[in-house]
Amino acid sequence: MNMLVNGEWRTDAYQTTDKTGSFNRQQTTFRNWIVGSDPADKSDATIDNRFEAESGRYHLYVSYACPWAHRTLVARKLLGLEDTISVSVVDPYRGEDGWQFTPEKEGCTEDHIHGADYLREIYVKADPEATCRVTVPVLWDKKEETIVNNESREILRMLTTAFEPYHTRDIDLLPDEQKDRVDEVITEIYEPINNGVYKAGFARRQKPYDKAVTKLFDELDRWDEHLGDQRFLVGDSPTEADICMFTTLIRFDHVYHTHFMCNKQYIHQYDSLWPYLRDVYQLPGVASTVQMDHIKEHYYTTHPDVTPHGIIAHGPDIDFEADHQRDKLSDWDLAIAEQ
Ligand SMILES: N[C@@H](CCC(=O)N[C@@H](CS)C(=O)NCC(=O)O)C(=O)O
Repeated sequence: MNMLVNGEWRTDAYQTTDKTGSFNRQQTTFRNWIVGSDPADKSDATIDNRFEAESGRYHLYVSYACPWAHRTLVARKLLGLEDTISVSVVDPYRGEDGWQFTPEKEGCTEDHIHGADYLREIYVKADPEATCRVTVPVLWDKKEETIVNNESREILRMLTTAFEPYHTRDIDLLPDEQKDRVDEVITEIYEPINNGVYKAGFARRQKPYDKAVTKLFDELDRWDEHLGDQRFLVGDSPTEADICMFTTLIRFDHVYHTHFMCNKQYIHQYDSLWPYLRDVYQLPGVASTVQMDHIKEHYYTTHPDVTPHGIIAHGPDIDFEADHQRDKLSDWDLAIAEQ
């Protein structure tokens, strides 16, 4: 797999699976915090006084395909930070050269800050000796000309807390009295669900696949039951935890089910997870962050060891816009017009 080693691009540098055939996600490297933000539970990031929340100062590099980057796009939309934080979008296909800017392609943009061709150039600008994977999302500081952070959970927390003075929509994704539970739920769903689909899809032996899929569906069953009488994961209104669950669920039926062999059941066959997914999808602005073409192109064409011919699967034919009727569980409503 490709990564930077001492600032040089290498195509042979890291293995995604270990000797047992299990998928191992690498640690994230840029872990600074913007002043005024609230480090997420168990974070080893450090608050750095160099970085203050300001409008127009920070830029997000994302892929619409990536569930981790998608967390930051959903939060930016729901909180109304579009004018505060700008965005560049990479090509959904990630080849030998890593993430690339192809502004001519539908839904993609140029690198608005540096005019770079590849995302790795941004990493090397931040650290000429960088040794790391070149991943999205990236939160870039135009003032200090460096990467603040490239860990989605932490960027999400910064958007919720440090950027609070710039929120233009009346939604609290981290109510004080729910903060501990939100952190617990984000942690609880990470390994079995958010990362679990990757552990199933990238397993190279039967045992790690069996383990990942069993745990994944046990946990989906558990949350399905939980959502039977509660509208969102931690209460009556959406929180950061719902964003973290959403970006995995929205990819599930079109990609993880088939491509990653997470096929015991579709999300649209669950009694509660399916209407819950539509509820979050229909929150104002969220649908505009979902680019299913990018999602499908990325997964089916970028993993030649999983789908060697790069054929993009059709279907399933499901309607995220269908009435969810979850408002019978709580009357929470964000009375703002779709962007
Ligand atoms: N820990 C990171 C993970 C980000 C991540 O793995 N992003 C993937 C895209 S879905 C990526 O950019 N992978 C490129 C690579 O591993 O070389 C986060 O949550 O922000």
